[in-house]
Amino acid sequence: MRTAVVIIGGGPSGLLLSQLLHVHGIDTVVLERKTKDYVLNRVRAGVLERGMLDLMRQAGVADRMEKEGHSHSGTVISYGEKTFRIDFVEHTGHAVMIYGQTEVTRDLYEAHEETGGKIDFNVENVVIHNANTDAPHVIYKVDGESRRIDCDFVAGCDGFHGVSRQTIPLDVRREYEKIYPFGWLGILSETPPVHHELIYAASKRGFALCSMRNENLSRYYIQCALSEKPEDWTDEAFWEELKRRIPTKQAEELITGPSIEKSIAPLRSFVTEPMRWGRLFLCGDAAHIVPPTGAKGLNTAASDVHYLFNGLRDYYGNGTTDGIDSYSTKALARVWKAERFSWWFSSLMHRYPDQSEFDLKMQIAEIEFLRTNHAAQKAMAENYVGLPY
Ligand code: FAS
Ligand code: PHB
Repeated sequence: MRTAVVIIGGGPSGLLLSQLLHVHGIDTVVLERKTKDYVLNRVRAGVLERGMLDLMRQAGVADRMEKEGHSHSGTVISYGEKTFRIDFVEHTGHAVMIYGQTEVTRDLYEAHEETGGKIDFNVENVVIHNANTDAPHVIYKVDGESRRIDCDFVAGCDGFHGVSRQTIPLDVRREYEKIYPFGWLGILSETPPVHHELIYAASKRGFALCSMRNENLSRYYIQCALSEKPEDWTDEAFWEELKRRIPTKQAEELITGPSIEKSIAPLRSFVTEPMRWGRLFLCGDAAHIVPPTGAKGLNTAASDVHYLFNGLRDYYGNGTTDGIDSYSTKALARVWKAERFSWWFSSLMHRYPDQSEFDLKMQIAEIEFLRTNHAAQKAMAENYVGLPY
């Protein structure tokens, strides 16, 4: 079999890239390790930047998001009983969209099926061959049957644990990593959100986040130790701990209920350079990971897709290679800014086990500066709504 671009990974990066290329008549095959249901049931990101909204419109998959998504013009930050609001629209003229990654992926799968997009699920033993030549191909198995696809390019959209990044030789790759000494215990509950906007809460007991998916589906997180497991926490214990970390007013108004999903995500910052090797391009979590504090994971995958799609469209449209040749440099320039913001916001809002009294004083001073300084709030807002592509 032959196609223009083999896309490894059927998550948001892979599907969005496939859909954009399809709209421009460029043939792809997507290879996904899991089943569609498995992919659709992963509860992950919740906040979309303006760049992601534009890409979904370009891909023709924005209708349901426009109808069901919730535009947020700001967010609340609390520390102890003190709260203040960052007004995104006042500082940047832009809002963010609350629309779960699950729904984004669902919309992309529906469009992919409607357009007869080719995707193999439950693939195994994916191996990329000759990526650093003009004739790459991919070998894999489905139901025990070996298959081969010859192609012009391979897009590695297979996430942090995929095979694409490992295909780039160790003497070519440079990796940068920071592991945070805590995780996020998250729950989903069919309850009305405690506030109409997100609340990022710093407290002596640790970080908490009050988020949502819609008016009757809330998403809450509390910082937890890396040694903890979801089963260590009853719903009751979770709700009591969350109430201790948010301001009393919200704690009293909080409507609790049974969790319909409960999981712990470890936090790490990670970047691999370069994001291209020959005709293999890394995209999204395959190339970089951020702590979810700044809601940059899915959104930075989106900017990778933007750069790679435009490069491939130019290559197939008029034979120019400037776009694909500059892909890694351009994508990494924006990745590192997202890494910085996510690291900064995580450092600001979480309690670190080895924090000294002085460190705590610095954290409060930094939050106070953000609360009282217009330029600091503008910088925060610009990063949160999404820096330009
Ligand atoms: P993904 O990991 O989503 O998708 C990769 C796909 O490739 C998967 O479907 C996988 O099955 C497949 N794959 C892997 N290996 C393969 C192989 N060898 N062959 C074929 N297919 C293969 N971001 C936020 O902005 N906010 C959040 O709150 C947030 N929470 C998160 C919670 C968790 C537990 C995790 C892991 C991530 C979270 N993220 C969050 C980040 C997340 O949203 C990612 O940024 C986003 O999923 C990136 O999308 P992809 O690059 O498509 O990678
Ligand atoms: C979410 O709703 O899952 C969410 C929102 C904002 C974040 C992280 C996660 O920073």
